[in-house]
Amino acid sequence: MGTTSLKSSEQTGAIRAGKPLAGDQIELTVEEVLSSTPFVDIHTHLFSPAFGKIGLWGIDELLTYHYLEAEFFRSSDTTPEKYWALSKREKADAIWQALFVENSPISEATRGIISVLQSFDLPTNGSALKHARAFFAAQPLEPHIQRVLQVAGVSDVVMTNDPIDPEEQVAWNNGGQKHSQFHAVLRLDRILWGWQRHWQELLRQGYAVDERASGKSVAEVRRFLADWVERMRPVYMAVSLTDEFQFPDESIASKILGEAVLPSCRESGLPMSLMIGVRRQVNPALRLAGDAMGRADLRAVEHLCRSFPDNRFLVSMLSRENQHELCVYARKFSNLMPFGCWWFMNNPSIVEEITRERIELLGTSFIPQHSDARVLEQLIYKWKNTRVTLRPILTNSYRLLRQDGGAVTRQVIERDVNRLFRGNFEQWTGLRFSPKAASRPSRLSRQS
Ligand code: RAT
Ligand code: ZN
Repeated sequence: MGTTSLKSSEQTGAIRAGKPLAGDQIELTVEEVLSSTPFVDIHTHLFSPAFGKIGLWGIDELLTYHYLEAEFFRSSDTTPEKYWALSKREKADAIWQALFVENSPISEATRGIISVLQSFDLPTNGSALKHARAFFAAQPLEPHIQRVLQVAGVSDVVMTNDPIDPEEQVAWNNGGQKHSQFHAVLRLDRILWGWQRHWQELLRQGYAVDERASGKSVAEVRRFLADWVERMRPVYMAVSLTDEFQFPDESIASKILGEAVLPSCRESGLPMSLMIGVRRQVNPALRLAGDAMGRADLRAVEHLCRSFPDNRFLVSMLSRENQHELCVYARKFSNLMPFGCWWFMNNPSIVEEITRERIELLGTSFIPQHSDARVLEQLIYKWKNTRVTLRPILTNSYRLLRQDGGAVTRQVIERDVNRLFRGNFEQWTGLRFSPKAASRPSRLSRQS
């Protein structure tokens, strides 16, 4: 993590002593606290080394991130058909040429690549790709992971684990993963909204379910969830939902969510994460890059929070138009935790707007960001950008508080940053994450 040199020893004394900070000391202290607090990254698509090849890292994976693929088709004549026929390395070459050589990398996702190269002291000019490939090829994975986490200022990474993904099952069936800094999440997309295509996989795993989720299917889904909770030890269950998501309705998803998933969450003391607003495959030719977004009806969240008061919900919305409503619902329901600026929201101008709004409406009772990293080194630029964006926002909040007559000390700032980027998630999951990540997280005695 970066450190910040203090302006003078006098200033250092005041900041350290826990005395109220002067107006001009606030920004420096916020910056210091943000850079020295290890964050818990509550949603990524990263995998610990136990999962082998599905854990992505290195320059070719960074360049073929689907956020960059979407941008590539805007700056190249290559058709999606031609692009998908290329090897990974050829795809990376094409993206580098189009987005970094022929154009300036000033979008959020392209800047991220430059930032990652720079953090490893690698060249960022035309010849960068050759040097980067040599550099990453020489890195042994586990020390490289430790270095990335350290540079990113992240102590813990939460994965996304699909219990019916054949590639993941290899690892889970071989004793699972025990990495102290990677934590599992039981992701239920294929079961909740993909039941028609995937119910037979549950059957194959030994659970007596049927196509219409009738009869004892619900009880069997609960048994399936209990077994996977035992195997994965997840920190929460999760699903992403379309902009058309309604609850309750007549769908199988609604039935399984209400009758199987939420009762299982209560039983195992796990929160449920809902990521709402995706419009899947508006352009299927772009594959993973082909999803878009739409404004959702938050009355579904209202129904869930009211009907299931003993469940805790983590909620992220994909549409900018839903962000204000989400804050308002969080004021109504204390079992609702807004989190992150997800996917198309993760751009500094929008993160800034959303975070200011959340602070004004919710104080520090939300989780500002998650990385959604798919490639290990993305942690570096995504968390760097979060810290850069948060600095003026928090500084402004403390300046306003000071103007209103409140005392702002370093301890206050530390407490707040810790709550935003660690404590709220710990409270929701009932887990204590060690900042040094020396051991697996321990369960707190409180289980609400
Ligand atoms: O942000 C992304 O990478 C998306 O493709 C999705 O994976 C999304 O984050 C999700 O978790 O569904
Ligand atoms: Zn995601």
